[in-house]
Amino acid sequence: MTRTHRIASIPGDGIGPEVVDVARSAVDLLAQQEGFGIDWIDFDWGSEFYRRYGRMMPESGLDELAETDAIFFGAVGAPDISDAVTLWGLLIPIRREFGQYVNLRPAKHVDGLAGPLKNPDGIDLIIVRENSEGEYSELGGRFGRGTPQEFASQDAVFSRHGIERITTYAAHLARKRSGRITSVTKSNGIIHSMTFWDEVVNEIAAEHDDLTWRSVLVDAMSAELVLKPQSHDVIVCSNLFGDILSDLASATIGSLGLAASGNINPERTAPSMFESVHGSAPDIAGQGIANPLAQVSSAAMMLDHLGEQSAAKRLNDAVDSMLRSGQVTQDLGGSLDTKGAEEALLAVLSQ
Ligand code: GGG
Repeated sequence: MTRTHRIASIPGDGIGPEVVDVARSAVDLLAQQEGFGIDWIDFDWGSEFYRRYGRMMPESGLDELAETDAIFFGAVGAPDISDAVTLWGLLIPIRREFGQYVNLRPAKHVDGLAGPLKNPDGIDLIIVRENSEGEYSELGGRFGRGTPQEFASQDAVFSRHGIERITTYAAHLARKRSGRITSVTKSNGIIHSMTFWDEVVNEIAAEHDDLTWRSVLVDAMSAELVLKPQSHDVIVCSNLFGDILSDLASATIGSLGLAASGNINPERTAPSMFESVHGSAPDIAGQGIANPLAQVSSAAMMLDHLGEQSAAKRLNDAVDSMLRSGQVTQDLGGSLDTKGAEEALLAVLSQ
Protein backbone atom coordinates (compact mmCIF):
# COMPACT_ATOMS: atom_id res chain seq x y z
CA MET A 1 0.00 0.00 0.00
CA THR A 2 1.55 3.33 -1.05
CA ARG A 3 -0.58 5.93 0.67
CA THR A 4 -3.22 6.21 3.40
CA HIS A 5 -5.66 9.08 3.92
CA ARG A 6 -6.80 9.89 7.45
CA ILE A 7 -10.46 10.88 7.23
CA ALA A 8 -12.57 12.26 10.09
CA SER A 9 -16.06 10.81 9.78
CA ILE A 10 -18.85 12.83 11.42
CA PRO A 11 -22.18 11.24 10.39
CA GLY A 12 -24.14 13.63 12.64
CA ASP A 13 -27.93 13.59 12.89
CA GLY A 14 -31.03 12.13 11.27
CA ILE A 15 -30.30 10.51 7.92
CA GLY A 16 -26.61 11.55 8.17
CA PRO A 17 -25.41 8.16 9.52
CA GLU A 18 -27.54 6.25 6.96
CA VAL A 19 -26.07 8.03 3.94
CA VAL A 20 -22.53 8.24 5.33
CA ASP A 21 -22.52 4.43 5.77
CA VAL A 22 -23.28 3.93 2.08
CA ALA A 23 -20.65 6.39 0.91
CA ARG A 24 -18.02 4.86 3.21
CA SER A 25 -18.70 1.36 1.81
CA ALA A 26 -18.13 2.69 -1.69
CA VAL A 27 -14.93 4.51 -0.70
CA ASP A 28 -13.60 1.41 1.09
CA LEU A 29 -14.25 -0.73 -1.98
CA LEU A 30 -12.53 1.79 -4.26
CA ALA A 31 -9.56 2.03 -1.91
CA GLN A 32 -9.17 -1.73 -2.03
CA GLN A 33 -9.49 -1.82 -5.82
CA GLU A 34 -7.20 1.14 -6.48
CA GLY A 35 -4.56 0.29 -3.88
CA PHE A 36 -4.71 3.12 -1.39
CA GLY A 37 -5.64 3.14 2.30
CA ILE A 38 -8.40 4.95 4.17
CA ASP A 39 -8.11 5.38 7.90
CA TRP A 40 -11.58 6.45 9.12
CA ILE A 41 -11.57 8.25 12.46
CA ASP A 42 -15.07 8.21 13.93
CA PHE A 43 -16.61 11.12 15.80
CA ASP A 44 -20.07 10.78 17.36
CA TRP A 45 -20.66 14.53 17.46
CA GLY A 46 -24.01 16.17 16.79
CA SER A 47 -27.37 16.51 18.50
CA GLU A 48 -27.14 13.36 20.65
CA PHE A 49 -23.74 14.54 21.88
CA TYR A 50 -25.36 17.91 22.67
CA ARG A 51 -28.17 16.28 24.68
CA ARG A 52 -25.57 14.43 26.75
CA TYR A 53 -22.86 17.07 27.16
CA GLY A 54 -24.48 20.41 26.31
CA ARG A 55 -22.25 21.03 23.30
CA MET A 56 -22.14 19.75 19.71
CA MET A 57 -18.51 18.64 19.90
CA PRO A 58 -15.92 18.46 22.68
CA GLU A 59 -13.70 21.41 23.50
CA SER A 60 -10.79 19.58 21.86
CA GLY A 61 -12.88 18.86 18.73
CA LEU A 62 -11.17 21.26 16.32
CA ASP A 63 -7.71 20.16 17.50
CA GLU A 64 -8.64 16.54 16.80
CA LEU A 65 -9.87 17.40 13.29
CA ALA A 66 -6.71 19.37 12.57
CA GLU A 67 -4.78 16.09 12.59
CA THR A 68 -6.75 14.66 9.64
CA ASP A 69 -6.45 14.93 5.83
CA ALA A 70 -10.17 15.60 5.24
CA ILE A 71 -13.49 15.68 7.06
CA PHE A 72 -16.47 13.65 5.82
CA PHE A 73 -19.67 15.10 7.24
CA GLY A 74 -23.25 13.82 7.15
CA ALA A 75 -25.90 16.21 8.42
CA VAL A 76 -26.89 18.29 11.44
CA GLY A 77 -30.25 19.31 12.78
CA ALA A 78 -32.79 17.89 15.22
CA PRO A 79 -36.38 18.95 15.90
CA ASP A 80 -35.81 19.45 19.64
CA ILE A 81 -32.69 21.65 19.30
CA SER A 82 -32.50 25.09 17.73
CA ASP A 83 -30.96 25.03 14.23
CA ALA A 84 -28.79 27.94 15.32
CA VAL A 85 -27.25 25.71 18.03
CA THR A 86 -26.60 22.76 15.71
CA LEU A 87 -25.20 24.84 12.85
CA TRP A 88 -23.11 27.24 14.96
CA GLY A 89 -21.99 24.47 17.30
CA LEU A 90 -20.48 22.22 14.65
CA LEU A 91 -20.49 23.12 10.94
CA ILE A 92 -19.66 26.80 11.11
CA PRO A 93 -16.77 26.49 13.60
CA ILE A 94 -15.23 23.79 11.36
CA ARG A 95 -15.60 25.90 8.21
CA ARG A 96 -14.05 28.95 9.91
CA GLU A 97 -11.27 27.27 11.90
CA PHE A 98 -9.95 25.47 8.83
CA GLY A 99 -10.13 28.35 6.35
CA GLN A 100 -12.77 26.61 4.25
CA TYR A 101 -13.85 29.84 2.64
CA VAL A 102 -15.03 28.22 -0.60
CA ASN A 103 -18.18 26.12 -0.65
CA LEU A 104 -18.45 24.34 -4.00
CA ARG A 105 -21.95 23.14 -4.87
CA PRO A 106 -22.23 21.62 -8.35
CA ALA A 107 -25.52 20.78 -10.11
CA LYS A 108 -25.24 18.58 -13.20
CA HIS A 109 -28.12 16.88 -14.95
CA VAL A 110 -27.74 13.28 -16.05
CA ASP A 111 -29.54 12.33 -19.29
CA GLY A 112 -32.81 10.56 -18.78
CA LEU A 113 -33.30 11.66 -15.19
CA ALA A 114 -36.76 13.13 -14.67
CA GLY A 115 -37.12 16.36 -12.72
CA PRO A 116 -39.58 19.22 -12.41
CA LEU A 117 -38.34 20.98 -15.56
CA LYS A 118 -39.61 20.28 -19.10
CA ASN A 119 -36.05 20.30 -20.40
CA PRO A 120 -33.29 19.74 -17.85
CA ASP A 121 -30.84 18.44 -20.50
CA GLY A 122 -27.43 20.06 -20.34
CA ILE A 123 -27.67 21.65 -16.89
CA ASP A 124 -24.07 21.76 -15.66
CA LEU A 125 -23.35 24.59 -13.28
CA ILE A 126 -21.43 25.14 -10.09
CA ILE A 127 -22.20 27.52 -7.28
CA VAL A 128 -19.16 29.03 -5.57
CA ARG A 129 -20.53 30.11 -2.22
CA GLU A 130 -18.56 32.45 0.04
CA ASN A 131 -18.32 30.28 3.15
CA SER A 132 -16.71 32.33 5.89
CA GLU A 133 -18.52 35.63 6.34
CA GLY A 134 -21.46 37.54 4.84
CA GLU A 135 -24.92 37.09 6.27
CA TYR A 136 -23.80 34.25 8.58
CA SER A 137 -22.63 36.60 11.27
CA GLU A 138 -22.76 36.74 15.05
CA LEU A 139 -23.02 40.53 15.04
CA GLY A 140 -26.34 41.88 16.15
CA GLY A 141 -28.73 41.09 18.92
CA ARG A 142 -32.22 41.21 20.42
CA PHE A 143 -33.21 44.44 22.04
CA GLY A 144 -36.06 45.58 24.26
CA ARG A 145 -37.11 42.03 25.04
CA GLY A 146 -40.68 41.78 26.28
CA THR A 147 -41.51 45.38 25.34
CA PRO A 148 -43.73 46.46 22.46
CA GLN A 149 -40.60 48.00 20.89
CA GLU A 150 -38.73 44.67 20.82
CA PHE A 151 -36.56 44.21 17.74
CA ALA A 152 -33.71 42.12 16.40
CA SER A 153 -30.80 43.31 14.32
CA GLN A 154 -28.37 41.16 12.33
CA ASP A 155 -25.27 42.57 10.66
CA ALA A 156 -23.81 40.98 7.54
CA VAL A 157 -20.05 41.28 7.29
CA PHE A 158 -18.30 41.53 3.93
CA SER A 159 -14.56 42.19 3.83
CA ARG A 160 -12.54 43.25 0.77
CA HIS A 161 -10.23 40.30 1.43
CA GLY A 162 -13.19 37.90 1.63
CA ILE A 163 -14.81 39.10 -1.60
CA GLU A 164 -11.51 39.23 -3.47
CA ARG A 165 -10.46 35.70 -2.59
CA ILE A 166 -13.81 34.05 -3.38
CA THR A 167 -14.16 35.92 -6.67
CA THR A 168 -10.58 35.10 -7.68
CA TYR A 169 -11.18 31.43 -6.88
CA ALA A 170 -14.36 31.48 -8.99
CA ALA A 171 -12.52 33.19 -11.87
CA HIS A 172 -9.83 30.50 -11.95
CA LEU A 173 -12.55 27.84 -11.88
CA ALA A 174 -14.47 29.52 -14.71
CA ARG A 175 -11.32 29.60 -16.82
CA LYS A 176 -11.02 25.79 -16.47
CA ARG A 177 -14.68 25.44 -17.52
CA SER A 178 -16.62 27.55 -20.05
CA GLY A 179 -15.18 30.96 -19.19
CA ARG A 180 -18.61 32.26 -18.11
CA ILE A 181 -19.10 33.59 -14.59
CA THR A 182 -22.07 35.28 -12.92
CA SER A 183 -21.95 37.22 -9.66
CA VAL A 184 -25.20 37.35 -7.68
CA THR A 185 -26.15 40.16 -5.31
CA LYS A 186 -29.10 42.28 -4.26
CA SER A 187 -27.42 45.63 -4.49
CA ASN A 188 -30.58 47.56 -5.35
CA GLY A 189 -32.01 46.74 -1.90
CA ILE A 190 -28.97 46.00 0.27
CA ILE A 191 -27.14 49.19 -0.45
CA HIS A 192 -23.95 49.03 1.61
CA SER A 193 -22.60 45.50 1.62
CA MET A 194 -23.87 44.37 -1.76
CA THR A 195 -22.73 47.46 -3.66
CA PHE A 196 -19.33 46.88 -2.04
CA TRP A 197 -19.45 43.27 -3.30
CA ASP A 198 -20.24 44.51 -6.84
CA GLU A 199 -17.41 47.04 -6.71
CA VAL A 200 -14.80 44.48 -5.60
CA VAL A 201 -16.07 41.89 -8.11
CA ASN A 202 -15.71 44.49 -10.89
CA GLU A 203 -12.08 45.05 -9.88
CA ILE A 204 -11.36 41.31 -10.00
CA ALA A 205 -13.24 41.04 -13.30
CA ALA A 206 -10.93 43.67 -14.78
CA GLU A 207 -7.96 41.47 -13.87
CA HIS A 208 -9.63 38.50 -15.59
CA ASP A 209 -11.03 40.18 -18.68
CA ASP A 210 -10.63 37.05 -20.82
CA LEU A 211 -13.74 35.72 -18.99
CA THR A 212 -17.36 36.65 -19.68
CA TRP A 213 -18.75 38.31 -16.55
CA ARG A 214 -22.38 39.02 -15.63
CA SER A 215 -23.94 40.47 -12.52
CA VAL A 216 -27.51 39.40 -11.73
CA LEU A 217 -29.82 40.23 -8.83
CA VAL A 218 -30.73 37.23 -6.70
CA ASP A 219 -34.45 37.47 -7.47
CA ALA A 220 -33.81 37.46 -11.22
CA MET A 221 -31.30 34.64 -10.74
CA SER A 222 -33.93 32.50 -9.01
CA ALA A 223 -36.15 32.84 -12.09
CA GLU A 224 -33.24 32.17 -14.48
CA LEU A 225 -32.31 28.98 -12.63
CA VAL A 226 -35.82 27.66 -13.26
CA LEU A 227 -36.33 29.02 -16.79
CA LYS A 228 -32.86 28.67 -18.36
CA PRO A 229 -30.43 26.94 -15.99
CA GLN A 230 -28.38 25.77 -18.99
CA SER A 231 -27.25 29.36 -19.57
CA HIS A 232 -25.24 29.29 -16.34
CA ASP A 233 -21.85 27.85 -15.54
CA VAL A 234 -19.94 29.35 -12.59
CA ILE A 235 -22.06 31.35 -10.15
CA VAL A 236 -20.30 33.23 -7.35
CA CYS A 237 -22.30 34.55 -4.44
CA SER A 238 -22.52 35.29 -0.76
CA ASN A 239 -22.99 32.76 2.02
CA LEU A 240 -26.78 33.10 2.28
CA PHE A 241 -27.52 33.42 -1.43
CA GLY A 242 -25.27 30.45 -2.18
CA ASP A 243 -27.09 28.32 0.37
CA ILE A 244 -30.50 29.19 -1.10
CA LEU A 245 -29.58 29.03 -4.80
CA SER A 246 -27.83 25.67 -4.44
CA ASP A 247 -31.01 24.05 -3.08
CA LEU A 248 -32.89 25.55 -6.04
CA ALA A 249 -30.25 24.36 -8.52
CA SER A 250 -30.33 20.82 -7.10
CA ALA A 251 -34.12 20.72 -7.47
CA THR A 252 -33.76 21.50 -11.20
CA ILE A 253 -31.68 18.34 -11.69
CA GLY A 254 -34.21 16.19 -9.87
CA SER A 255 -33.64 16.13 -6.13
CA LEU A 256 -31.87 17.69 -3.21
CA GLY A 257 -30.83 14.11 -2.61
CA LEU A 258 -28.26 14.49 -5.41
CA ALA A 259 -26.56 17.68 -4.27
CA ALA A 260 -22.95 17.25 -3.15
CA SER A 261 -20.66 19.87 -1.69
CA GLY A 262 -17.11 20.59 -0.68
CA ASN A 263 -16.04 23.15 1.92
CA ILE A 264 -12.62 23.88 0.54
CA ASN A 265 -9.45 25.33 2.01
CA PRO A 266 -7.81 26.22 -1.34
CA GLU A 267 -4.37 26.79 0.18
CA ARG A 268 -4.50 23.31 1.73
CA THR A 269 -3.22 24.62 5.05
CA ALA A 270 -5.92 22.62 6.89
CA PRO A 271 -8.40 19.84 6.10
CA SER A 272 -11.33 20.50 3.76
CA MET A 273 -14.78 19.13 4.55
CA PHE A 274 -17.18 17.27 2.27
CA GLU A 275 -20.90 16.97 2.97
CA SER A 276 -24.20 16.53 1.19
CA VAL A 277 -26.13 19.79 0.78
CA HIS A 278 -29.27 18.32 2.35
CA GLY A 279 -29.88 18.39 6.08
CA SER A 280 -30.77 15.66 8.56
CA ALA A 281 -34.35 15.14 7.20
CA PRO A 282 -35.87 14.05 10.55
CA ASP A 283 -39.15 13.26 8.77
CA ILE A 284 -37.61 10.23 7.04
CA ALA A 285 -34.74 9.41 9.42
CA GLY A 286 -34.64 5.78 10.55
CA GLN A 287 -36.90 4.56 7.74
CA GLY A 288 -34.04 3.43 5.52
CA ILE A 289 -35.34 5.33 2.48
CA ALA A 290 -32.93 8.27 2.26
CA ASN A 291 -31.19 8.88 -1.07
CA PRO A 292 -27.47 8.35 -0.38
CA LEU A 293 -26.21 9.72 -3.72
CA ALA A 294 -25.53 13.30 -2.54
CA GLN A 295 -23.25 11.88 0.15
CA VAL A 296 -21.67 9.49 -2.36
CA SER A 297 -20.97 12.36 -4.79
CA SER A 298 -19.52 14.35 -1.89
CA ALA A 299 -17.19 11.40 -1.29
CA ALA A 300 -16.14 11.64 -4.95
CA MET A 301 -15.30 15.32 -4.44
CA MET A 302 -13.26 14.34 -1.39
CA LEU A 303 -11.34 11.64 -3.28
CA ASP A 304 -10.58 14.12 -6.04
CA HIS A 305 -9.33 16.65 -3.47
CA LEU A 306 -7.10 13.96 -1.92
CA GLY A 307 -5.50 13.26 -5.29
CA GLU A 308 -7.40 10.01 -5.97
CA GLN A 309 -8.66 11.14 -9.39
CA SER A 310 -9.23 7.66 -10.77
CA ALA A 311 -11.35 6.59 -7.78
CA ALA A 312 -13.25 9.88 -7.86
CA LYS A 313 -14.06 9.49 -11.56
CA ARG A 314 -15.17 5.89 -11.11
CA LEU A 315 -17.46 6.91 -8.25
CA ASN A 316 -19.00 9.75 -10.28
CA ASP A 317 -19.44 7.42 -13.26
CA ALA A 318 -21.12 4.84 -11.02
CA VAL A 319 -23.61 7.44 -9.73
CA ASP A 320 -24.34 8.56 -13.33
CA SER A 321 -24.86 4.96 -14.39
CA MET A 322 -27.38 4.38 -11.58
CA LEU A 323 -29.26 7.55 -12.50
CA ARG A 324 -29.28 6.67 -16.20
CA SER A 325 -30.57 3.16 -15.61
CA GLY A 326 -33.27 4.27 -13.15
CA GLN A 327 -31.69 2.54 -10.14
CA VAL A 328 -32.85 5.31 -7.85
CA THR A 329 -34.64 5.98 -4.57
CA GLN A 330 -38.21 7.20 -4.11
CA ASP A 331 -37.39 10.92 -4.17
CA LEU A 332 -36.43 10.37 -7.83
CA GLY A 333 -39.43 8.18 -8.64
CA GLY A 334 -37.56 4.90 -8.17
CA SER A 335 -38.24 1.93 -5.93
CA LEU A 336 -34.91 1.46 -4.13
CA ASP A 337 -34.43 2.00 -0.44
CA THR A 338 -31.08 3.15 0.96
CA LYS A 339 -29.75 -0.40 1.29
CA GLY A 340 -30.88 -1.22 -2.26
CA ALA A 341 -29.09 1.87 -3.56
CA GLU A 342 -25.93 0.79 -1.71
CA GLU A 343 -26.10 -2.70 -3.25
CA ALA A 344 -26.64 -1.25 -6.72
CA LEU A 345 -23.70 1.13 -6.27
CA LEU A 346 -21.31 -1.54 -5.04
CA ALA A 347 -22.42 -3.80 -7.92
CA VAL A 348 -21.62 -1.09 -10.49
CA LEU A 349 -18.23 -0.47 -8.87
CA SER A 350 -17.46 -4.20 -8.90
CA GLN A 351 -18.16 -4.64 -12.64
N1 GGG B 1 -25.27 18.18 5.25
C1 GGG B 1 -25.44 19.55 5.44
C2 GGG B 1 -26.24 19.94 6.62
O1 GGG B 1 -26.49 19.21 7.54
N2 GGG B 1 -26.66 21.18 6.58
C3 GGG B 1 -27.42 21.76 7.63
C4 GGG B 1 -27.53 23.23 7.45
O2 GGG B 1 -28.38 23.83 8.09
N3 GGG B 1 -26.70 23.84 6.63
C5 GGG B 1 -26.70 25.22 6.38
C6 GGG B 1 -25.44 25.61 5.71
O3 GGG B 1 -24.80 24.83 5.03
O4 GGG B 1 -25.04 26.76 5.85
